[in-house]
Amino acid sequence: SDPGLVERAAAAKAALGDRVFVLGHHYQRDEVIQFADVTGDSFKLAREAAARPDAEFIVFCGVHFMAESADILTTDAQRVVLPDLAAGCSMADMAVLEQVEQCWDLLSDLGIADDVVPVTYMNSSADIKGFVGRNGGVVCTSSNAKRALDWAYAQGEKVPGADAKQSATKVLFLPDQHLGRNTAVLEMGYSLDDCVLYDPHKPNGGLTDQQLRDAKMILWRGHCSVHGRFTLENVQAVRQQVPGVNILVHPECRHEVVTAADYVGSTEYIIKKLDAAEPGSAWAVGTELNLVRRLAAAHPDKQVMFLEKTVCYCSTMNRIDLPHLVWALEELVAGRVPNQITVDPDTAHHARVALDQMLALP
Ligand code: CIZ
Ligand code: SF4
Repeated sequence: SDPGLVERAAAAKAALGDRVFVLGHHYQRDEVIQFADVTGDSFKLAREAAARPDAEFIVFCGVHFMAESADILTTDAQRVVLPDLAAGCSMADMAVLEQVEQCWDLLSDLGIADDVVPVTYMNSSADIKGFVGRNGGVVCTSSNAKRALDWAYAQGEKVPGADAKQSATKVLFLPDQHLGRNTAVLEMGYSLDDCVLYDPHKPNGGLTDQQLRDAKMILWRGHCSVHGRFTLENVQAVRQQVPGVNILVHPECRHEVVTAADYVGSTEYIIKKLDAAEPGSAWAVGTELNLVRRLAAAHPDKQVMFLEKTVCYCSTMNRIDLPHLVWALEELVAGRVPNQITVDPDTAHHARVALDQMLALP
């Protein structure tokens, strides 16, 4: 990256000292990651932000929903900055509060809303987390999705007269259909037929009333535009080309990809798996490309490759580049707070309930 910009970022960070704390998501560019005080997935970064009450400014190098979570979990005095406001997440944008409320109204009209526990993936707006908190649900990440779903289904035992095993509970899983389906089917013994796909753009979600009544898992029709690109053909091709290859993918990948892979897990799991891998072993990794490249560089003794051949960055993550980071830091040095992300107090309160419920999972 531009040496002038590197110097400017370093100088601005030094001038701010402990007043600023820079968080870097694993999918960020190298040029940005070099200035992160800590790197992690969205969950780890939210916790790191909450653990720095003395930092006046949290500069979040990641996407919008992550900065919102940081604002919810930090003190009122702290300010969260997103270096480019256009760094959103297409998956989070696939669940809009109005649509989710419409779905909930439909479930109420069918008389089943009381049996449904809403669960949202961390990758959702603060509005959606607030909705989930208001309606007795929980947030989850890709590393605790099974625990969150176990908890959600167990809420049925609280319904008077319900048999624990045949409890009336259903889950409405937002917004990533793949994480919901993969967890329910591969980790919890539900069948594909127990899951239905609710499409917010179709009347009745594109489902019959009976399908909604019978479902154990109502999956919101959302997906990640990066992880959703990996295909079964990618898996088959790499197995043919690299005998003995281990295929390691994120649970945001499609069901048939996850089923065909050798290992599936969150970003932190993927990192640990490669750390523990034998020298000389071969790994095809199905996740965001900035991370896969860094992992390949960090493990020269192993063959670490990308599961897909065409370039596959997360375009919104990549919007945070060094010029944006320099601009944000220099604004802070000048006494201005650029691109502050705030969540209104009522939404933040209910979102926090759903986040705290996640933190309290056994
Ligand atoms: O796909 C993403 O954006 C992920 C895995 C985010 C995160 O850190 O949980
Ligand atoms: Fe959203 Fe996917 Fe990008 Fe993550 S990788 S920020 S889920 S679009």
